[in-house]
Amino acid sequence: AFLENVVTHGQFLNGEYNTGFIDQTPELFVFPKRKDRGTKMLSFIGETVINGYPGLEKGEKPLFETPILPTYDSSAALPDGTKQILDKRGAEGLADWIKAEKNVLLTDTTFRDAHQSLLATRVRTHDLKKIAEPTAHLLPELFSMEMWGGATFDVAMRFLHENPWERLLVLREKAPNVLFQMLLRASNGVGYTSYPDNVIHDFVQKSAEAGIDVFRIFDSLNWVEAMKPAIDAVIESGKVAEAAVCYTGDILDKNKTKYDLAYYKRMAKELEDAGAHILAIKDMAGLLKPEAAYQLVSELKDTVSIPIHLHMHDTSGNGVFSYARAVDAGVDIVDVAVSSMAGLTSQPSANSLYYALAGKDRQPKMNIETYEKLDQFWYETRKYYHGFESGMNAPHTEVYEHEMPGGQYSNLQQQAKAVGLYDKWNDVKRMYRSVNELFGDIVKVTPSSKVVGDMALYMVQNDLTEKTLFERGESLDFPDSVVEFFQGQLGKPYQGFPEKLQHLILKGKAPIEGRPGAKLEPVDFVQLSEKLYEELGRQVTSHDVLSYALYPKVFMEYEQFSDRFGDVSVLDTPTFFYGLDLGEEIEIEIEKGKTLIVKLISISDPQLDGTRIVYFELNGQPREVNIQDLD
Ligand code: 3PY
Ligand code: ZN
Repeated sequence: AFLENVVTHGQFLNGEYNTGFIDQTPELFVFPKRKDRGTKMLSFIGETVINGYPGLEKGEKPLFETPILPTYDSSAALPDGTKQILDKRGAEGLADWIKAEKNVLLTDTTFRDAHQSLLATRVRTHDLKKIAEPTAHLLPELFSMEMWGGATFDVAMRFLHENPWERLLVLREKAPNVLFQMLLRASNGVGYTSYPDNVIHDFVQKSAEAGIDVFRIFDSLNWVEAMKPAIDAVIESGKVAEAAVCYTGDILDKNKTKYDLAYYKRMAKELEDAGAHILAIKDMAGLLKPEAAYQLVSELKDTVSIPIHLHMHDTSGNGVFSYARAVDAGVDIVDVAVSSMAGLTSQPSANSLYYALAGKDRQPKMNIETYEKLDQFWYETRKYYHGFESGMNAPHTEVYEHEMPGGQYSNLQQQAKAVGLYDKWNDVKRMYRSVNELFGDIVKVTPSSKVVGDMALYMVQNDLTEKTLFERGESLDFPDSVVEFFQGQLGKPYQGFPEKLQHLILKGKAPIEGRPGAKLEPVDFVQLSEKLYEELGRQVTSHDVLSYALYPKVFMEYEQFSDRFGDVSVLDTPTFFYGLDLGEEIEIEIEKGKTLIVKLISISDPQLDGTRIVYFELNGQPREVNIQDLD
């Protein structure tokens, strides 16, 4: 019942349209009036030249080598892959196929978790688009490409000023043979808070229609109840429900009894009973030591009959070793990234795993030469994003102590910096661990990990210890995320909340009972699309409506930005982040066959009103824009 545009219209995507489609859906063919895209583009480049890109040091535009695209026979037909297996045999047929494969299968996370964990999720569609088709040609034996979800949705709109749905549609077109996988935070969708059940339901439906095949669903507190609506929605869509057990603690440590083997086995069985087609072990921090990997996978193999997919981060440096032991124990699929985007807080390297399993009968079937070629492309491309690197440059075994997820480490570091605690980073890490204990030892993954991080910063900032926390607690104003957590807005931790602390934090407020998503008022999508139509003054798509339902403020800011600067996703990445050097000329393909040639000529001194005039040539004609110098 949404207002749609053509390419996202369900009927269109399902091929259920005929010549009457145009007559029956006239609203789809109302197009916005043409805007002056050249001027908008110059304004954006001018802004970047004068004020830099937020979060990056302003300075000279670095010199970059152009990443070399791997060669392949592009006239040859694209080899069939797992996507064709799913399309032919359905989700259960795919699960049977996985189980019959002898060699361990690979999911490549380069397009999602790898850059989320190494480069603050900043890799742009512009670069992904270039390498998607070569990847599809060269790695048809992949089980899947993880390329959506997690933080990518938010960051695409908020920082990259691009539409996450377009990323999905474009990549799907370029790689139609390999399964596309996304990370879904159950009732938290691709956000940080609980959403009404109907938002999650429709988000899954539309994501499936737009090209997602495998949904990895997890709950940040391992609360199976909260995962069921998402699992049901995926099953209803005909796609693959991969339900995750998040791994925390250490099953080898006999002093840690809360999350023991029995706990994981129970949860795995519950997920299988809930209808999951695949079980994921999601080790978001990289805590699964090699022997633990062997034991856990062996036990889970005996517990469930669905395939098992292991996800790890390589923070400790032990990732490949753990994978090798998981392979010995019969794991079906593991998550890896192309080498130059692997290791440390990212996934273990595909290339390393290949060599580590040489001589073993389950060595992954992969063309290592091909992987090395993709590696070269990513090696250069990663340099564009240098300003977002975390600074971690060696294995970090402290992770076994603080248990911080790979994707959180650099984020929390930035948060600490922002509140002036950068020099107390070691205290923050220690406090993260203490807060986890105070909270009763919880699963820490987005968004529960953010609550622990917020509390740790708060404690260090206010010089609090566990003792003084309880002494001074009555007069303290705790961070919103912490209060909401103890109210039960993210659900229920295993074995409940520590009551004394909950009382202290809620100060008389009553915690909510039951599952938050079921309590929240359903979103009226028809009303919402009408409201957006009014506010934006244009036809809105079901994708717009869902983006708004998940991220109202971020979506509206993205819209305002697009209104002002147009579609900046067409810019090459160095120009997007660093603008142009004086005298530099670039070509920008704003649509197929339509190119702008832009050259930066000069920049005036600041005028009385604080603006500078930036002089360009646009397709050979002099043009200028006025930019406020914010320095
Ligand atoms: C996310 O939720 O974005 C994660 O990657 C969690 O591990
Ligand atoms: Zn991860």
